[in-house]
Amino acid sequence: MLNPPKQVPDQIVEALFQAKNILVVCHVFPDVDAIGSQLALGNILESLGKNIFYYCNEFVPGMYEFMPGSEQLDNNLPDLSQFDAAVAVDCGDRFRLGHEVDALLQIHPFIVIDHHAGHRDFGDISWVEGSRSSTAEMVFDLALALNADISYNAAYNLYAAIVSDSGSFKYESTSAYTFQVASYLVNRGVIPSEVAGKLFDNYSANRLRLLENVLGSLELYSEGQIAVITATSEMFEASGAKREDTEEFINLPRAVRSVKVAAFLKETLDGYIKVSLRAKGECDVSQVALKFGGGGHRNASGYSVKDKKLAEVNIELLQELKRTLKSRWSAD
Ligand SMILES: [Mn+2]
Repeated sequence: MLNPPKQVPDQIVEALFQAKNILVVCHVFPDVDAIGSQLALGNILESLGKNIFYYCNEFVPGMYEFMPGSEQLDNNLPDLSQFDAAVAVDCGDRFRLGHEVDALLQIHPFIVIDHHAGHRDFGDISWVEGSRSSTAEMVFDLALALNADISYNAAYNLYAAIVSDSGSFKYESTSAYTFQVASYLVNRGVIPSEVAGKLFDNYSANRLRLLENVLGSLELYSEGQIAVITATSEMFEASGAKREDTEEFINLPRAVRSVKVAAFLKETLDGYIKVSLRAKGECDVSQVALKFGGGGHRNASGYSVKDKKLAEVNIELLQELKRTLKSRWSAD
């Protein structure tokens, strides 16, 4: 017996039943939850006879090509007048839709399904649950509410997304219901070891060489409560690794016993410093990310900075982390 924490808003079910041509979109720099939710939702709606356009702001990173249907993702903006609904999945705010945000928001009704705690409202009808493990968990509920069959491919993408966004069922957002959904998807034919192999044992040797250098950059501060690692452009060049190869790196410093907050600073190809933050327990890094114009979850957040040197970004971040650590987290 499945007991979703909350009912899917009727308005969303109604709007999707009525629409015929639907655009589905996920966020920029998509992760497994974003792509998995988008592909699964599209597949579920197709099973109900809808025409789906899978828009994505950029090319899908090669490491996600194992996700069934990923070849359908299209980064060319179609003629938007043909759509009678759009759904954005896993987007914490409108700007996460990418540079076509204004055009995309011309589609009505614009439906938003998201699980980011710091979600900033946009669109016409939104369904946001900050305590959910993943957007995929919510898309699963939507499939049930629509009385749709969940195909093997949809089940596969939903399962991969849940495993990825819950840190393999480790993060605080993992609930009994998360396991119920996972159990349903495994009963649908998904093989956990197969998905784990694709998600976690699927890396290039260049990534390992990059990791060697990135770990060499490790610095600890505040009696080992803050850990910082960095990936510079030189490190990418020397190792031959791609920018997307850094996925999961931050979890290594985060796993150190004394560490409460781990930070990862990465130089992007277009001149940004991308900062990822991970915290344990009571530490809320979404507030820190917000200060620098970013966002995210309590225990996982991030932001980007342009026109600043890595060292400068590092100093500003450290000041903020130390200050926040002192004021809020000194009790534990
Ligand atoms: Mn997510």
